[in-house]
Amino acid sequence: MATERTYIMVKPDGVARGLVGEIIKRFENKGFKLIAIKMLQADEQLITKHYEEHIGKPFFPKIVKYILSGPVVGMVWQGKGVVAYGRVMLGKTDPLKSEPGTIRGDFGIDSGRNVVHGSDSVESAEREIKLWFPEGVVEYTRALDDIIYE
Ligand code: IDP
Repeated sequence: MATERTYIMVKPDGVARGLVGEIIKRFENKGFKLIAIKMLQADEQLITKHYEEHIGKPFFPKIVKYILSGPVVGMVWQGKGVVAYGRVMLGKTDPLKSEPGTIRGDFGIDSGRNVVHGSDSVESAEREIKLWFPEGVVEYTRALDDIIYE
């Protein structure tokens, strides 16, 4: 079964611009299954853990300030290949290097305002899901899966 999961987060600029529904729509239309969603105001400890691989890099203080600038919407999406394909749907880190048709390609300009986050590997997805959803996700059967999957 399609048990792979990824952590997708609409960043504060995406929330402020009213892009939450647009981003959800793209993942739903593709056929991925939403198994957790919440809006929250992150704190510095959470965002530092989330971006721990970037601690010490020149842009690190800027990302922390960016993510703390307003509420985010965190989601867990499930499906076959959802981690890698989620990254395709997001586009590149730099929106100006992202293809039209991707979220960052369609809605962003600067890397420091790139609208959305998506896990870059199955391992980081599992780490990020635990971090952002310590309460767990919702397990449910979706009849649609019998139509979407071969
Ligand atoms: P990703 O989000 O595409 O996986 P990462 O390299 O993990 O990219 O960087 C995390 C976030 O930090 C990016 O999404 C972006 O918002 C920000 N960022 C990365 N590189 C730069 C930069 O060179 N300038 C400004 N912000 C950056």
